[in-house]
Amino acid sequence: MTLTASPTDGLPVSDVDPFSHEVLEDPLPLHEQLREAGPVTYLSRYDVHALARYDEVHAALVDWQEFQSAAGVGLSNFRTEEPWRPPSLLLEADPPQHDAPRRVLTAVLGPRALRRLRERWAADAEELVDQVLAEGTEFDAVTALSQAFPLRVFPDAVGLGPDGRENLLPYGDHAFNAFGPSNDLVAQGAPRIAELSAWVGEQCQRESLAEEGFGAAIWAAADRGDITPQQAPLIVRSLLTAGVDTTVHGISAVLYAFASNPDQWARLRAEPALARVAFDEAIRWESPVQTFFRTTTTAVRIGDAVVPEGHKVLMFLAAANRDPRRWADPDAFDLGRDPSGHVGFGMGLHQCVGQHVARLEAESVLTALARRVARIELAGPTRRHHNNTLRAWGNLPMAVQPA
Ligand code: HEM
Ligand code: OVM
Repeated sequence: MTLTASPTDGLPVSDVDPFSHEVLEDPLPLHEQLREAGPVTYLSRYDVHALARYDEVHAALVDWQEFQSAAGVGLSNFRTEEPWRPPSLLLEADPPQHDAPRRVLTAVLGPRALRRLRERWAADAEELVDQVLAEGTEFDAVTALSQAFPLRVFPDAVGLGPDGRENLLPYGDHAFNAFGPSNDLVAQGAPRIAELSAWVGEQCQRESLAEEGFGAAIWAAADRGDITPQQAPLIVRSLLTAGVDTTVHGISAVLYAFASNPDQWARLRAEPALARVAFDEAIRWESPVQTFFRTTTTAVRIGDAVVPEGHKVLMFLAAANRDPRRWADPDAFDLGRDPSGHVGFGMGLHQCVGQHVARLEAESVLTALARRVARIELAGPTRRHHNNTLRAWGNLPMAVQPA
């Protein structure tokens, strides 16, 4: 990356492409460069301002009045460009339109609703771990655990039918690619997106959903008048878009973290109640959702720079989560730290409404695994899966020693 001073206001300027394969393979050097360059850097290739320090990312996340979401939270500006699908009623909405859908999902996915899933998911995780270990002590953790567990429990919890569930990951992968520029990753997903969108749209209808589950609970909110019947399918769509790839890559992140930090695995085994904090620490450390954009609603001063009205601002959640100004020894995966305050689930009004679901899934898997596995280590070359927004593993060859 070449850093030059802007002739106009002394702002650092870079022509780097954060969505290039080189950066997606290993974004950490770019994150450090951007943090050290200053509170804000102008990225000339995309005409956006980038934030990589914790304080600035946090400030933008909580200031929904000056940093709006309704113009899209990707590079594309919905004020001037047609979105690839009708905008999300949560992610891509500002108050007051955001309020009712958010209230409904907060209740549908809240700790109360999850209490009924806890025992079932714990039993499902034990069954899955037993199955995996019965087949051998070496496996690809991405398919065997990271994908297998969410795909076993989440579609059932939503109330989806049995057919077409293999569409969930590719649909989500494309949606997260679509927050970036129209590069080769978006082009790769494009040929299938009409078919995938049609399937997803079908599953969001009341008739497609089981009588119990997150989907039915959203439709029940429409019956009560908390949201309109027109809003219900789009809110179900949010679950199907945001609820699968994220947890898959989050579980991969925590499994990789333990495989590469055996002392921390020993610590978890000694104290299984650390499973929850371990997952949040992995979300801080890896940041499965790396970036989101906002659009300024007025000229905003950040540091010495003034970002003009209507401009895109790129927030590097992953860089904020390893900012040494905020975190001691930020690159260490450490169950002894308090990871709360990380921005891996966002912050403020749009903070992940599915975070309790994600934590319960991860906790179920980690608890079952910690009970049966004494040691876990990498057993071969790993491969990254590139996505414009997600940090993901393509495979994770692992060898485990049964307890
Ligand atoms: C919002 C990350 C799992 C549904 C967000 C945001 C982040 C995030 C960073 C904030 C977006 C913004 O500020 O613009 C993650 C990560 C997950 C995860 C890292 C797993 C490890 C889930 C799950 C669901 C979900 C399991 C559904 C069950 C949503 C929805 C929003 C959201 C609907 C939009 C909320 C709003 O705008 O009010 N997520 N998420 N997420 N997430 Fe998650
Ligand atoms: C949504 C949504 C929410 C969060 C992330 C996301 C594709 C989508 O409401 O559709 O990523």
